[in-house]
Amino acid sequence: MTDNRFPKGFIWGTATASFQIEGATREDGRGESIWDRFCATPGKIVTGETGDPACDSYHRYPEDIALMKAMSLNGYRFSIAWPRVIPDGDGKVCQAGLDYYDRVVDALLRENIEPFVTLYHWDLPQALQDRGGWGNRATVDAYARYVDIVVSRLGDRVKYWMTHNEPWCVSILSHELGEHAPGLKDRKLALQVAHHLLVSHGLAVPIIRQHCKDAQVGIVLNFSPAYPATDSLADQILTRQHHARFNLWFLDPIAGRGYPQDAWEGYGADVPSVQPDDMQIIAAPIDFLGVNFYSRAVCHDPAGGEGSRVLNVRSKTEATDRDWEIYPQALYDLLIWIHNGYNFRDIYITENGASYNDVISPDGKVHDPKRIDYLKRHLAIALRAIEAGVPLRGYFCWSLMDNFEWAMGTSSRFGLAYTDFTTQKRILKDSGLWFGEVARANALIDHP
Ligand code: GCO
Repeated sequence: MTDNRFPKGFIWGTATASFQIEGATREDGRGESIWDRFCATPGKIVTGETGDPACDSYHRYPEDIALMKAMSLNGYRFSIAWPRVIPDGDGKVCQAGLDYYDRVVDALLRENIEPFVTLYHWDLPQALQDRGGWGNRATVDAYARYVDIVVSRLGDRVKYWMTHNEPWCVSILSHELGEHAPGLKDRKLALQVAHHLLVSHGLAVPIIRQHCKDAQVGIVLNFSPAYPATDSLADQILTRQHHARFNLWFLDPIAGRGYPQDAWEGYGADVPSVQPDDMQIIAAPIDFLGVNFYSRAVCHDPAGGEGSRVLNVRSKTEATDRDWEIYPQALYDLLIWIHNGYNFRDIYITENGASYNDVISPDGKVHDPKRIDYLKRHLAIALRAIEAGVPLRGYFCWSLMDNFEWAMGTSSRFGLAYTDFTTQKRILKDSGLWFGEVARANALIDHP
Protein backbone atom coordinates (compact mmCIF):
# COMPACT_ATOMS: atom_id res chain seq x y z
CA MET A 1 0.00 0.00 0.00
CA THR A 2 1.25 3.48 -0.69
CA ASP A 3 0.02 6.89 0.44
CA ASN A 4 -1.83 5.38 3.40
CA ARG A 5 -4.38 3.59 1.24
CA PHE A 6 -6.22 0.49 2.47
CA PRO A 7 -6.82 -2.49 0.17
CA LYS A 8 -9.67 -2.24 -2.34
CA GLY A 9 -12.91 -3.54 -0.82
CA PHE A 10 -11.78 -2.93 2.79
CA ILE A 11 -14.80 -2.86 5.10
CA TRP A 12 -15.33 0.37 7.04
CA GLY A 13 -17.92 -0.21 9.71
CA THR A 14 -19.17 0.40 13.20
CA ALA A 15 -20.26 -2.06 15.85
CA THR A 16 -23.16 -2.18 18.30
CA ALA A 17 -25.01 -4.78 20.37
CA SER A 18 -28.73 -5.42 20.83
CA PHE A 19 -29.00 -4.78 24.56
CA GLN A 20 -26.83 -1.69 24.33
CA ILE A 21 -28.88 0.15 21.70
CA GLU A 22 -32.38 -1.29 21.15
CA GLY A 23 -34.43 -0.40 24.25
CA ALA A 24 -38.04 -1.67 23.84
CA THR A 25 -37.23 -4.44 26.30
CA ARG A 26 -40.89 -5.37 26.73
CA GLU A 27 -42.12 -4.73 23.21
CA ASP A 28 -43.54 -7.16 20.66
CA GLY A 29 -43.17 -10.17 22.89
CA ARG A 30 -39.50 -9.82 23.81
CA GLY A 31 -38.64 -12.01 26.79
CA GLU A 32 -36.58 -10.97 29.82
CA SER A 33 -32.81 -11.27 29.42
CA ILE A 34 -30.15 -11.74 32.09
CA TRP A 35 -29.15 -8.11 31.53
CA ASP A 36 -32.70 -6.91 32.30
CA ARG A 37 -32.48 -8.90 35.54
CA PHE A 38 -28.96 -7.60 36.26
CA CYS A 39 -30.07 -3.97 35.73
CA ALA A 40 -33.00 -4.52 38.08
CA THR A 41 -30.57 -5.67 40.81
CA PRO A 42 -29.64 -2.64 42.96
CA GLY A 43 -25.99 -1.56 42.73
CA LYS A 44 -25.07 -3.46 39.57
CA ILE A 45 -25.27 -0.52 37.14
CA VAL A 46 -23.27 2.56 38.18
CA THR A 47 -25.99 4.95 36.99
CA GLY A 48 -28.93 2.79 38.06
CA GLU A 49 -30.12 2.68 34.42
CA THR A 50 -31.70 -0.24 32.59
CA GLY A 51 -31.76 -1.30 28.94
CA ASP A 52 -34.66 1.08 28.38
CA PRO A 53 -34.54 3.26 26.40
CA ALA A 54 -30.80 2.86 25.61
CA CYS A 55 -30.72 4.39 22.09
CA ASP A 56 -34.30 3.30 21.24
CA SER A 57 -32.89 1.71 18.10
CA TYR A 58 -35.77 -0.74 18.03
CA HIS A 59 -37.75 2.23 16.67
CA ARG A 60 -34.96 4.53 15.46
CA TYR A 61 -32.80 2.13 13.42
CA PRO A 62 -33.52 4.20 10.27
CA GLU A 63 -31.78 7.14 12.01
CA ASP A 64 -28.86 4.85 12.89
CA ILE A 65 -28.54 3.76 9.27
CA ALA A 66 -28.70 7.40 8.17
CA LEU A 67 -25.63 8.05 10.36
CA MET A 68 -23.77 5.16 8.68
CA LYS A 69 -24.76 6.52 5.26
CA ALA A 70 -23.51 10.00 6.24
CA MET A 71 -20.17 8.36 7.07
CA SER A 72 -20.21 6.37 3.79
CA LEU A 73 -19.73 3.13 5.72
CA ASN A 74 -20.04 -0.20 3.89
CA GLY A 75 -20.40 -2.50 6.92
CA TYR A 76 -22.39 -2.68 10.14
CA ARG A 77 -21.83 -5.17 12.95
CA PHE A 78 -24.88 -5.62 15.14
CA SER A 79 -26.29 -8.41 17.28
CA ILE A 80 -29.55 -10.31 17.43
CA ALA A 81 -31.35 -10.40 20.78
CA TRP A 82 -32.14 -14.06 21.49
CA PRO A 83 -35.02 -13.03 23.83
CA ARG A 84 -36.71 -11.21 20.91
CA VAL A 85 -36.61 -14.33 18.74
CA ILE A 86 -37.36 -17.01 21.36
CA PRO A 87 -38.63 -15.18 24.46
CA ASP A 88 -38.07 -18.08 26.87
CA GLY A 89 -34.93 -19.27 25.11
CA ASP A 90 -36.03 -22.67 23.86
CA GLY A 91 -39.79 -22.49 23.31
CA LYS A 92 -42.11 -20.69 20.91
CA VAL A 93 -40.61 -18.46 18.21
CA CYS A 94 -41.68 -14.81 18.25
CA GLN A 95 -42.22 -13.76 14.64
CA ALA A 96 -42.35 -10.04 15.57
CA GLY A 97 -38.77 -10.36 16.81
CA LEU A 98 -37.58 -11.93 13.57
CA ASP A 99 -39.58 -9.34 11.60
CA TYR A 100 -37.62 -6.54 13.32
CA TYR A 101 -34.26 -7.95 12.20
CA ASP A 102 -35.69 -8.54 8.74
CA ARG A 103 -36.45 -4.81 8.54
CA VAL A 104 -32.99 -3.83 9.79
CA VAL A 105 -31.22 -6.13 7.30
CA ASP A 106 -33.34 -4.93 4.38
CA ALA A 107 -32.77 -1.27 5.31
CA LEU A 108 -29.00 -1.85 5.46
CA LEU A 109 -28.93 -3.62 2.10
CA ARG A 110 -30.91 -0.77 0.52
CA GLU A 111 -27.97 1.49 1.48
CA ASN A 112 -25.34 -1.04 0.35
CA ILE A 113 -24.19 -1.57 3.91
CA GLU A 114 -23.08 -5.17 4.52
CA PRO A 115 -24.69 -6.69 7.63
CA PHE A 116 -22.23 -8.48 9.95
CA VAL A 117 -24.42 -10.30 12.46
CA THR A 118 -23.33 -11.34 15.95
CA LEU A 119 -25.63 -14.15 17.07
CA TYR A 120 -24.88 -13.77 20.78
CA HIS A 121 -23.76 -10.55 22.46
CA TRP A 122 -24.55 -11.39 26.12
CA ASP A 123 -28.36 -11.05 26.38
CA LEU A 124 -29.27 -14.63 27.31
CA PRO A 125 -33.00 -15.26 27.92
CA GLN A 126 -33.50 -15.18 31.69
CA ALA A 127 -35.67 -18.31 31.55
CA LEU A 128 -32.56 -20.26 30.49
CA GLN A 129 -30.53 -18.67 33.27
CA ASP A 130 -33.19 -19.87 35.71
CA ARG A 131 -32.24 -23.38 34.58
CA GLY A 132 -28.47 -22.87 34.95
CA GLY A 133 -27.77 -20.68 31.92
CA TRP A 134 -24.50 -21.39 30.08
CA GLY A 135 -23.46 -23.59 32.98
CA ASN A 136 -26.17 -26.05 31.87
CA ARG A 137 -25.27 -28.09 28.79
CA ALA A 138 -28.90 -27.89 27.65
CA THR A 139 -28.30 -24.20 26.83
CA VAL A 140 -25.82 -25.30 24.18
CA ASP A 141 -28.62 -27.16 22.38
CA ALA A 142 -31.04 -24.26 22.88
CA TYR A 143 -28.45 -21.95 21.28
CA ALA A 144 -28.03 -24.30 18.31
CA ARG A 145 -31.82 -24.22 17.76
CA TYR A 146 -31.85 -20.42 18.05
CA VAL A 147 -29.07 -20.16 15.45
CA ASP A 148 -30.97 -22.50 13.12
CA ILE A 149 -34.10 -20.31 13.37
CA VAL A 150 -32.28 -16.99 12.85
CA VAL A 151 -30.06 -18.10 9.97
CA SER A 152 -32.99 -19.85 8.27
CA ARG A 153 -34.78 -16.50 8.26
CA LEU A 154 -31.91 -14.11 7.42
CA GLY A 155 -29.36 -16.37 5.72
CA ASP A 156 -30.60 -15.46 2.23
CA ARG A 157 -29.42 -11.85 2.78
CA VAL A 158 -26.86 -11.97 5.60
CA LYS A 159 -23.53 -13.55 4.63
CA TYR A 160 -21.27 -12.62 7.55
CA TRP A 161 -22.02 -14.39 10.83
CA MET A 162 -20.27 -14.27 14.21
CA THR A 163 -21.32 -16.98 16.64
CA HIS A 164 -20.27 -15.22 19.85
CA ASN A 165 -18.92 -11.93 21.17
CA GLU A 166 -16.11 -12.17 23.70
CA PRO A 167 -16.56 -15.56 25.40
CA TRP A 168 -14.00 -14.41 27.99
CA CYS A 169 -16.45 -11.71 29.14
CA VAL A 170 -19.42 -14.09 29.08
CA SER A 171 -17.56 -16.67 31.18
CA ILE A 172 -14.79 -15.17 33.36
CA LEU A 173 -15.97 -11.56 33.73
CA SER A 174 -19.58 -12.67 34.35
CA HIS A 175 -19.23 -15.96 36.23
CA GLU A 176 -15.86 -15.69 38.05
CA LEU A 177 -15.42 -11.95 38.62
CA GLY A 178 -19.15 -11.24 38.82
CA GLU A 179 -18.95 -7.83 37.13
CA HIS A 180 -21.42 -8.60 34.32
CA ALA A 181 -24.68 -10.53 34.16
CA PRO A 182 -25.52 -12.94 35.72
CA GLY A 183 -22.98 -11.62 38.30
CA LEU A 184 -21.73 -14.93 39.71
CA LYS A 185 -18.36 -15.62 41.37
CA ASP A 186 -17.49 -19.27 40.83
CA ARG A 187 -14.34 -20.12 38.84
CA LYS A 188 -15.26 -23.74 38.20
CA LEU A 189 -18.65 -22.67 36.86
CA ALA A 190 -16.97 -19.92 34.79
CA LEU A 191 -14.68 -22.46 33.10
CA GLN A 192 -17.62 -24.78 32.40
CA VAL A 193 -19.50 -21.81 30.90
CA ALA A 194 -16.48 -21.01 28.72
CA HIS A 195 -16.41 -24.61 27.53
CA HIS A 196 -20.12 -24.68 26.72
CA LEU A 197 -19.80 -21.40 24.83
CA LEU A 198 -16.98 -22.86 22.73
CA VAL A 199 -18.96 -26.06 22.06
CA SER A 200 -22.00 -23.99 21.07
CA HIS A 201 -19.77 -22.02 18.68
CA GLY A 202 -18.61 -25.24 17.05
CA LEU A 203 -22.15 -26.60 16.74
CA ALA A 204 -23.35 -23.33 15.18
CA VAL A 205 -20.77 -23.28 12.36
CA PRO A 206 -22.27 -26.12 10.25
CA ILE A 207 -25.81 -24.93 10.99
CA ILE A 208 -24.96 -21.50 9.59
CA ARG A 209 -23.37 -23.04 6.50
CA GLN A 210 -26.44 -25.25 6.02
CA HIS A 211 -28.82 -22.26 5.88
CA CYS A 212 -26.61 -19.62 4.28
CA LYS A 213 -25.06 -20.07 0.88
CA ASP A 214 -21.48 -18.71 0.76
CA ALA A 215 -21.63 -18.00 4.50
CA GLN A 216 -18.57 -16.34 6.03
CA VAL A 217 -18.47 -17.59 9.62
CA GLY A 218 -16.35 -16.34 12.49
CA ILE A 219 -16.20 -15.64 16.19
CA VAL A 220 -15.24 -12.44 18.01
CA LEU A 221 -12.60 -12.67 20.73
CA ASN A 222 -11.41 -9.84 22.96
CA PHE A 223 -7.68 -9.99 23.42
CA SER A 224 -5.56 -8.66 26.25
CA PRO A 225 -1.95 -8.64 25.00
CA ALA A 226 0.18 -9.24 28.09
CA TYR A 227 3.43 -7.41 28.91
CA PRO A 228 5.55 -7.75 32.10
CA ALA A 229 5.85 -4.57 34.17
CA THR A 230 9.47 -5.47 35.06
CA ASP A 231 11.90 -8.17 33.99
CA SER A 232 11.46 -9.97 37.30
CA LEU A 233 10.81 -13.73 37.10
CA ALA A 234 7.51 -13.22 38.95
CA ASP A 235 6.32 -10.73 36.35
CA GLN A 236 7.36 -13.05 33.51
CA ILE A 237 5.43 -15.92 35.10
CA LEU A 238 2.37 -13.76 35.65
CA THR A 239 2.50 -12.47 32.07
CA ARG A 240 2.61 -16.00 30.68
CA GLN A 241 -0.29 -17.02 32.92
CA HIS A 242 -2.39 -14.00 31.94
CA HIS A 243 -1.76 -14.62 28.24
CA ALA A 244 -2.72 -18.29 28.54
CA ARG A 245 -5.86 -17.71 30.62
CA PHE A 246 -7.15 -14.65 28.72
CA ASN A 247 -6.07 -15.25 25.12
CA LEU A 248 -4.97 -18.85 24.51
CA TRP A 249 -7.80 -20.43 26.52
CA PHE A 250 -10.27 -19.40 23.82
CA LEU A 251 -8.15 -19.06 20.69
CA ASP A 252 -6.34 -22.42 20.85
CA PRO A 253 -9.44 -24.67 21.08
CA ILE A 254 -11.06 -22.74 18.19
CA ALA A 255 -7.85 -23.25 16.20
CA GLY A 256 -7.93 -26.99 16.92
CA ARG A 257 -5.10 -27.00 19.47
CA GLY A 258 -7.12 -27.82 22.58
CA TYR A 259 -6.76 -25.98 25.87
CA PRO A 260 -3.29 -24.63 26.77
CA GLN A 261 -1.67 -27.31 28.94
CA ASP A 262 -0.02 -25.02 31.53
CA ALA A 263 -3.24 -23.12 32.16
CA TRP A 264 -5.24 -26.36 32.31
CA GLU A 265 -2.92 -27.74 34.99
CA GLY A 266 -2.92 -24.42 36.83
CA TYR A 267 -6.69 -24.52 37.13
CA GLY A 268 -6.55 -27.85 39.00
CA ALA A 269 -9.96 -29.16 40.00
CA ASP A 270 -11.74 -26.18 38.41
CA VAL A 271 -11.19 -27.46 34.86
CA PRO A 272 -14.38 -28.05 32.86
CA SER A 273 -15.88 -31.44 32.13
CA VAL A 274 -15.27 -32.18 28.44
CA GLN A 275 -17.32 -34.72 26.47
CA PRO A 276 -15.51 -37.01 23.97
CA ASP A 277 -16.22 -35.08 20.74
CA ASP A 278 -16.25 -31.57 22.22
CA MET A 279 -12.77 -30.44 21.17
CA GLN A 280 -13.38 -31.61 17.60
CA ILE A 281 -16.72 -29.77 17.51
CA ILE A 282 -15.10 -26.56 18.81
CA ALA A 283 -12.45 -26.71 16.06
CA ALA A 284 -15.00 -26.45 13.25
CA PRO A 285 -13.17 -24.55 10.47
CA ILE A 286 -14.12 -20.86 10.32
CA ASP A 287 -13.56 -18.20 7.66
CA PHE A 288 -12.46 -15.29 9.81
CA LEU A 289 -11.43 -14.26 13.29
CA GLY A 290 -12.98 -11.12 14.82
CA VAL A 291 -10.46 -9.26 16.99
CA ASN A 292 -11.66 -6.81 19.64
CA PHE A 293 -8.81 -4.66 20.89
CA TYR A 294 -8.81 -1.71 23.26
CA SER A 295 -5.72 -1.89 25.40
CA ARG A 296 -3.05 -4.18 26.80
CA ALA A 297 -2.34 -5.77 30.20
CA VAL A 298 0.83 -4.76 32.03
CA CYS A 299 1.40 -7.58 34.51
CA HIS A 300 3.13 -6.99 37.84
CA ASP A 301 3.34 -9.51 40.67
CA PRO A 302 5.08 -7.75 43.62
CA ALA A 303 5.09 -10.74 45.97
CA GLY A 304 6.10 -13.25 43.29
CA GLY A 305 5.36 -16.95 43.01
CA GLU A 306 2.15 -18.90 43.19
CA GLY A 307 -0.67 -17.69 45.42
CA SER A 308 0.54 -14.09 45.63
CA ARG A 309 -1.89 -11.33 44.79
CA VAL A 310 -1.97 -10.70 41.07
CA LEU A 311 -1.85 -7.08 40.04
CA ASN A 312 -2.73 -5.99 36.58
CA VAL A 313 -1.24 -2.52 36.57
CA ARG A 314 -1.68 -0.17 33.70
CA SER A 315 1.28 1.95 32.75
CA LYS A 316 0.27 5.53 33.21
CA THR A 317 1.57 6.78 29.88
CA GLU A 318 -1.71 7.77 28.27
CA ALA A 319 -5.23 6.68 29.07
CA THR A 320 -8.81 7.26 27.95
CA ASP A 321 -11.44 8.72 30.27
CA ARG A 322 -12.19 5.11 31.27
CA ASP A 323 -8.54 4.91 32.43
CA TRP A 324 -7.78 2.35 29.71
CA GLU A 325 -4.16 2.74 28.66
CA ILE A 326 -3.62 3.90 25.07
CA TYR A 327 -0.93 1.61 23.61
CA PRO A 328 -1.48 1.04 19.87
CA GLN A 329 1.74 -1.00 19.51
CA ALA A 330 -0.02 -3.83 21.34
CA LEU A 331 -2.52 -4.07 18.46
CA TYR A 332 0.35 -4.49 16.01
CA ASP A 333 2.03 -7.11 18.21
CA LEU A 334 -1.31 -8.92 18.55
CA LEU A 335 -2.14 -8.98 14.84
CA ILE A 336 1.36 -10.15 13.90
CA TRP A 337 1.26 -12.84 16.64
CA ILE A 338 -2.11 -14.15 15.38
CA HIS A 339 -1.03 -14.06 11.74
CA ASN A 340 2.31 -15.77 12.36
CA GLY A 341 0.99 -18.29 14.88
CA TYR A 342 -2.38 -19.29 13.39
CA ASN A 343 -3.85 -19.58 9.93
CA PHE A 344 -7.09 -17.65 9.85
CA ARG A 345 -7.83 -16.76 6.25
CA ASP A 346 -9.34 -13.41 7.16
CA ILE A 347 -9.14 -11.16 10.19
CA TYR A 348 -11.43 -8.24 11.04
CA ILE A 349 -10.94 -5.70 13.78
CA THR A 350 -14.49 -6.10 15.07
CA GLU A 351 -14.15 -3.56 17.88
CA ASN A 352 -11.73 -0.74 18.60
CA GLY A 353 -12.54 2.63 20.11
CA ALA A 354 -12.25 4.96 23.09
CA SER A 355 -14.49 6.36 25.79
CA TYR A 356 -14.31 10.09 26.45
CA ASN A 357 -16.57 12.41 28.41
CA ASP A 358 -17.93 14.15 25.31
CA VAL A 359 -20.17 17.21 25.52
CA ILE A 360 -22.11 19.27 23.00
CA SER A 361 -20.23 22.55 22.49
CA PRO A 362 -21.97 25.95 22.26
CA ASP A 363 -21.63 25.68 18.48
CA GLY A 364 -23.88 22.59 18.63
CA LYS A 365 -21.04 20.29 17.59
CA VAL A 366 -19.16 17.62 19.53
CA HIS A 367 -15.43 18.18 19.33
CA ASP A 368 -13.55 15.00 20.28
CA PRO A 369 -9.94 15.38 19.09
CA LYS A 370 -8.69 12.74 21.54
CA ARG A 371 -10.91 10.10 19.98
CA ILE A 372 -9.69 11.05 16.50
CA ASP A 373 -6.12 10.74 17.73
CA TYR A 374 -6.86 7.30 19.27
CA LEU A 375 -8.53 6.03 16.09
CA LYS A 376 -5.89 7.51 13.79
CA ARG A 377 -3.06 5.84 15.71
CA HIS A 378 -4.81 2.46 15.71
CA LEU A 379 -5.70 2.70 12.03
CA ALA A 380 -2.06 3.50 11.27
CA ILE A 381 -1.18 0.28 13.10
CA ALA A 382 -3.80 -1.61 11.08
CA LEU A 383 -2.22 -0.31 7.88
CA ARG A 384 1.24 -1.35 9.08
CA ALA A 385 -0.09 -4.81 9.86
CA ILE A 386 -1.64 -5.14 6.40
CA GLU A 387 1.67 -4.09 4.84
CA ALA A 388 3.32 -6.80 6.96
CA GLY A 389 0.99 -9.38 5.40
CA VAL A 390 -1.83 -9.63 7.95
CA PRO A 391 -5.07 -10.51 6.09
CA LEU A 392 -6.99 -7.67 7.70
CA ARG A 393 -10.23 -7.23 5.73
CA GLY A 394 -12.07 -4.60 7.73
CA TYR A 395 -12.32 -2.32 10.74
CA PHE A 396 -15.42 -1.79 12.89
CA CYS A 397 -15.20 1.17 15.25
CA TRP A 398 -16.82 0.72 18.64
CA SER A 399 -19.24 2.33 18.49
CA LEU A 400 -21.69 3.86 16.02
CA MET A 401 -23.18 6.02 18.78
CA ASP A 402 -22.97 6.45 22.55
CA ASN A 403 -25.01 3.63 24.06
CA PHE A 404 -25.68 1.58 27.21
CA GLU A 405 -22.15 0.65 28.28
CA TRP A 406 -23.08 -2.33 30.47
CA ALA A 407 -22.28 -1.78 34.16
CA MET A 408 -21.36 1.85 33.40
CA GLY A 409 -24.80 2.61 31.98
CA THR A 410 -24.72 5.53 29.54
CA SER A 411 -21.97 7.33 31.49
CA SER A 412 -19.24 6.00 29.20
CA ARG A 413 -19.40 7.42 25.68
CA PHE A 414 -17.71 5.42 22.86
CA GLY A 415 -19.75 6.70 19.93
CA LEU A 416 -18.74 8.32 16.66
CA ALA A 417 -22.13 9.94 17.12
CA TYR A 418 -23.21 11.64 20.32
CA THR A 419 -26.48 10.33 21.77
CA ASP A 420 -28.60 12.78 23.74
CA PHE A 421 -30.39 10.17 25.86
CA THR A 422 -33.20 12.57 26.86
CA THR A 423 -34.19 13.48 23.30
CA GLN A 424 -32.59 10.49 21.51
CA LYS A 425 -31.07 12.99 19.10
CA ARG A 426 -27.90 11.71 17.41
CA ILE A 427 -25.12 14.18 16.50
CA LEU A 428 -22.12 13.05 14.48
CA LYS A 429 -19.04 14.01 16.47
CA ASP A 430 -15.92 15.41 14.79
CA SER A 431 -14.57 11.84 14.98
CA GLY A 432 -17.58 10.55 13.02
CA LEU A 433 -17.13 13.24 10.36
CA TRP A 434 -13.42 12.37 10.13
CA PHE A 435 -14.10 8.60 10.06
CA GLY A 436 -16.44 9.23 7.13
CA GLU A 437 -13.63 11.02 5.27
CA VAL A 438 -11.37 8.01 5.91
CA ALA A 439 -14.03 5.58 4.66
CA ARG A 440 -14.69 7.63 1.51
CA ALA A 441 -10.96 7.89 0.75
CA ASN A 442 -10.31 4.30 1.85
CA ALA A 443 -7.15 5.82 3.22
CA LEU A 444 -5.79 7.17 6.48
CA ILE A 445 -6.15 10.92 6.17
CA ASP A 446 -5.12 13.65 8.55
CA HIS A 447 -7.79 15.30 10.65
CA PRO A 448 -8.70 18.46 8.74
C1 GCO B 1 -16.95 -5.38 24.78
C2 GCO B 1 -18.26 -5.37 24.21
C3 GCO B 1 -18.83 -4.01 23.95
C4 GCO B 1 -18.39 -2.91 24.89
C5 GCO B 1 -17.13 -2.22 24.39
C6 GCO B 1 -16.69 -1.11 25.31
O1 GCO B 1 -16.01 -5.50 24.01
O2 GCO B 1 -16.88 -5.33 25.99
O3 GCO B 1 -18.24 -6.09 22.98
O4 GCO B 1 -20.18 -4.31 24.10
O5 GCO B 1 -19.40 -1.95 24.98
O6 GCO B 1 -16.07 -3.12 24.33
O7 GCO B 1 -16.46 -1.63 26.58
